[in-house]
Formats: sequence, structure tokens, C-alpha cells
Amino acid sequence: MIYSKNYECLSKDDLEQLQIERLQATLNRVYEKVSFYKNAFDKNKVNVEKIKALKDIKELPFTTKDDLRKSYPYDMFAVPLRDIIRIHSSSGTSGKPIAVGYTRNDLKNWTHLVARVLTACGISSQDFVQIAFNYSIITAGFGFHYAAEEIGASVIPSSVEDAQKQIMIMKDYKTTALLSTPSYALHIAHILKELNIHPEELSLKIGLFGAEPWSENLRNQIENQLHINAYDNYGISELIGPGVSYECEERNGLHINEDHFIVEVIDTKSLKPLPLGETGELVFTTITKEGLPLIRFRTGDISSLIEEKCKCGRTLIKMKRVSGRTDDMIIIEGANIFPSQIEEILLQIEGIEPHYQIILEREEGKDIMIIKIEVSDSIPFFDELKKLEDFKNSIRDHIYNKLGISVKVLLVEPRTIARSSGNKIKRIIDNRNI
Ligand code: DLL
Repeated sequence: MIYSKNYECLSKDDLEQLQIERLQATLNRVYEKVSFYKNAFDKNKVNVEKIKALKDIKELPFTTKDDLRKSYPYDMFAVPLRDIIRIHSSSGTSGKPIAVGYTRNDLKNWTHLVARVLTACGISSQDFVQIAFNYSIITAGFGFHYAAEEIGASVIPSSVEDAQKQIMIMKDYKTTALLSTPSYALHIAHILKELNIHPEELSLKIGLFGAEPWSENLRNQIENQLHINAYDNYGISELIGPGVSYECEERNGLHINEDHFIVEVIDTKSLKPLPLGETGELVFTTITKEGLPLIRFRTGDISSLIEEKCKCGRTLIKMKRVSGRTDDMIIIEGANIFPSQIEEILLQIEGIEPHYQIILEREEGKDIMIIKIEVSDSIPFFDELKKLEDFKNSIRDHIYNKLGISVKVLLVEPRTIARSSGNKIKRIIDNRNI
């Protein structure tokens, strides 16, 4: 099912025409209303009248999270505060949070865009949708809530109640779709097992997960443990919240809502746009936002664009799943590593649980990566020290063979690594004091 065929299936020419019209309107508005953009455009000698084609977008300056922090809370809003009817904030994982203001129209668009996300993974008015995202100042809970109501689903705002309660609700209310972070879904799956509840006793069919990087292997694990189809969706509070891009039934890349966001992928060093298909940092320009329009916003997220005709019928371009954030990238022994690459490897190894942490230490000027992993108590040699030692070495070698880096492996007892509480999980502990 497609929520809005008129926009999700536009021809390339029509889409471009729409994008350029909306871009020009946005540029005129921000130049007039936001002093940050007036100064930035003047400084970079940008004449907004001369931005006539999409390719001209590269003439425009970038907006960074730092720019937003400096304008905290309201200086980059493009409308008077009386027109702002909701304020959310980014989650602040990478520093001081940013205030995001929505006009009535912004909220309408947001609901519409998230409705596309829900519809693309098969959620409809027939579903009982359990939203296990925090209902708070961050965008996830409310973003999904209004969209799920919009499509007529029965919405269960379970927020971040503990996993046992989530399961009780799921069972009693016959939830068919679970929305959460992937790490929380995994935690719920483990508790389900501990409670000896078979997934077939639930009515769950669909999982829609996002807000943090996750690997294909983690998707497989969650699907197997909960007996569902799991879908990825991506978003950022500064841009809107959830609703930026989403998987369809093909589950091969996330369609970007290009009628609302113009996407580019740039090289993080030269800051030049990269050709289609190359991996770099995602940059988005909002073209319908009224409260907080952003021009060439550097997300810090690493991905690439896929140009292929999708079997689902949508013509919106797709991006690969986000492998990580530039600020989560670990440079070790000259290699650039994201936690999701480690996860992909770990989850292929039998006998370890999908609970891990990456600890960075500095010893004699050298960076050391320690991977702390929970062993499963079901492995047959759980109590045999020598075999555990061999197991540890085999994990280390496996990582070396795949990523070319030497790591230390620390095996820990089951259930000793902190579980997701519904919010974003912290995978990296950096003790290097740098
Ligand atoms: O996480 C919005 C959201 C909520 C998206 C629920 C999807 C589902 P922030 O708190 O501002 O907004 O965090 C945005 O989270 O820059 C990425 O680094 C990361 N992120 C979000 N979705 C994904 C995903 C919400 N599907 C930051 N895969 C982004 C990987 C993701 N990373």
C-alpha cells in the first residue's frame, strides 16, 4: 500500500519541478526571516534569485548542529513565536539539544509523512499499534502517535514502560505492530523468552524500528525471536523527527520523502557532493518547513543513495541504512570503524548474545578497542575456562579477518550489560579523555 501516490510516485521531472519551486520559496523566506541565513548567504555571496536549478544547491552554505546550538533556543525560527504551536527537542546524544518549533502546517505535514512510513510497512486501520517510544520532548512518541491515529489504527501509547508491562499490553491488547528502537525490541524479545511466552501467543506481525543504527543481522535476530517482519525508518528531530525516510515492502533501502527534503551526500573532508552511489555524509534541505527551515543541514549520518526503480512503485530515491554517525566513527589502527560493523560480525557468531559495548582506552599513547560481549548461558562450554579462552580468541580473529583491526575481547556473564530502556542505546564508552 502507498499512502500518497500523488507524491510518492511522481515522475522525475515533476518531482524536480516541485522541489525547485519549493526550494526557491524556502530560500526567499529564510533570507528574509532568519538573520543567520541572511548573514550566511551574504557572506557567501549567494543571490537567492540565481538558484534556478537543483544543481545550484551546491552554491548554498551548510547548516551545522553547532549553528543551531548557537541560535538556541529560537533564533533560527522563521516565523513569529505565536505561530509555533509545538516545541520538541533533539535527543542531545551528541551535545546540547536543539529546540525544534512546528507551525500548524508543519505538524500537518509531519503527520502525513509519518503516515507514509506506517503505510509502507503494511500498517493500516486494521492494526493495533503499540508505540514503545518515549512520549516526551523528543520527537519519536508524538510523531508516530498522530500519524497512526491519522491512518485509523488503534493506537496504544505504551511509551517506555518496562519490558514486562510492554509484553502484558501486547498480549492483552492483541498488538499487531510494535514501534520502538531496535535495541528495545530485542530486549522485549529476551524478556518474552524469560517469561516463557511463545511469540505465537502474541498477535504481533510488524515491527517498525529506528532512531539508532542497527545491522541486518540484528534485524534477522529480532524477526526470528518475535516472529515478525521488521522495517527500518530514519529521521532527525532538527529536520522533523521520524518521517524523513522509510523502508517499503522490498526492504532494500529507505525511500526519502523528497517532496519535503532535498538530499545530498557529501565527502566529509572536501565537503563536495559525491556522485550517486558513493558513501558519505547525508545532507538535507527542508523545502516545506515553516518553523525551522534548514538549508543543507549536515546530519553527521553516513549512508549512500541508491538509484534503482523500486518494485513497490514509489519513485522517491532510496538511501542505504545509516551505518553510523561521523562522531561515532572510531579510527583505530588507521581504519574507520562504526559500531554497526562490529555488530554485524558479532551477531554471526554462535554462542554470544546481541548485547555488547565498545570500550576505548588509551594505553601508552595507543588506542585500544575492547569489545565487551555477553556469552549465552546455553553454550555447552560455559564453565570451561580453556574453551572460553579459545572462543574469545576466535572472536578476536574473526574481527581481525573482517575489519583488519586487533581488538581485545572481554566475555561477560549473561545479563550484565545494561539493556535498552526504550531510549537510544549507548554502545561506545570512550575512556580516552580526548
Ligand atoms: O531519532 C527521530 C526518529 C525517531 C527516527 C524514531 C526514527 C524513529 P533524533 O533523536 O534527533 O531523532 O536522532 C537523530 O538518530 O541523526 C541518526 O544518527 C539516528 N537515527 C535515526 N534513525 C535511524 C535509523 C530521531 N533508522 C539521529 N538508523 C540521526 C540509524 C538512525 N540511525
